Amino acid sequence: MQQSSLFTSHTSELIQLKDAELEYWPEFVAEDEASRLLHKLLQTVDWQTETIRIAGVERLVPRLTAWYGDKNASYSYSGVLHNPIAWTDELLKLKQRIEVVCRCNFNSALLNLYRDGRDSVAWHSDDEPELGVQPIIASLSFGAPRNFQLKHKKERHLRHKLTLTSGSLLVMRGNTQKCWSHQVPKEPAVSEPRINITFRNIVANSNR
Ligand SMILES: O=C(O)CCC(=O)C(=O)O
Ligand SMILES: [Mn+2]
Repeated sequence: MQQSSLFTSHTSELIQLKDAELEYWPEFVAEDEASRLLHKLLQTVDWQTETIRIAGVERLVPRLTAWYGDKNASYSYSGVLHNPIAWTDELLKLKQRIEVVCRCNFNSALLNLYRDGRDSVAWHSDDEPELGVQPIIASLSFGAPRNFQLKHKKERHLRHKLTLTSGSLLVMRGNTQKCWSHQVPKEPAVSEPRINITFRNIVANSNR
């Protein structure tokens, strides 16, 4: 079947961290397919430049983003309401395949494009009220390997680091968002692009 050649390995490892549930599939998507998807998504996604206001100052977000999903899955963060773009074939197929291994459903996906190592995402957790309690976040990566760092919100000495490689899937569940923050730091030595897709389930629309 075509799907079994696209998704090579369903071998996952559990990452044992206090107050977190993390499962990692290093090769969820085969190398060739990950490379094909990287280039397809680079060309076809409606990449946006976003601004955020920090202490009254407008700044460019250091990456490009796009929001895809079901019609009713609008989502607000940093005071901005995001209306999703309709799923493309590629994104829908990836979503369905991830839903099988996660045994849950997603109605939206946030795509990040890190053009090179100067792009990043700062410390945060995906704990917006729209995601409900104990959200399941499935994070799929294509392109340049990048560091993904976690730190416990209360026990500051608890930290963890992993490299998210092309074709890998990291699923975060349980209290991970409540108890831990994560970031993808800048890595000036990286010259190649990376795309990360976080599949999410919006359970309630907020008026924030
Ligand atoms: O790029 C990544 O691996 C993480 C992205 C992320 O944390 C997010 O979009 O909320
Ligand atoms: Mn995140």
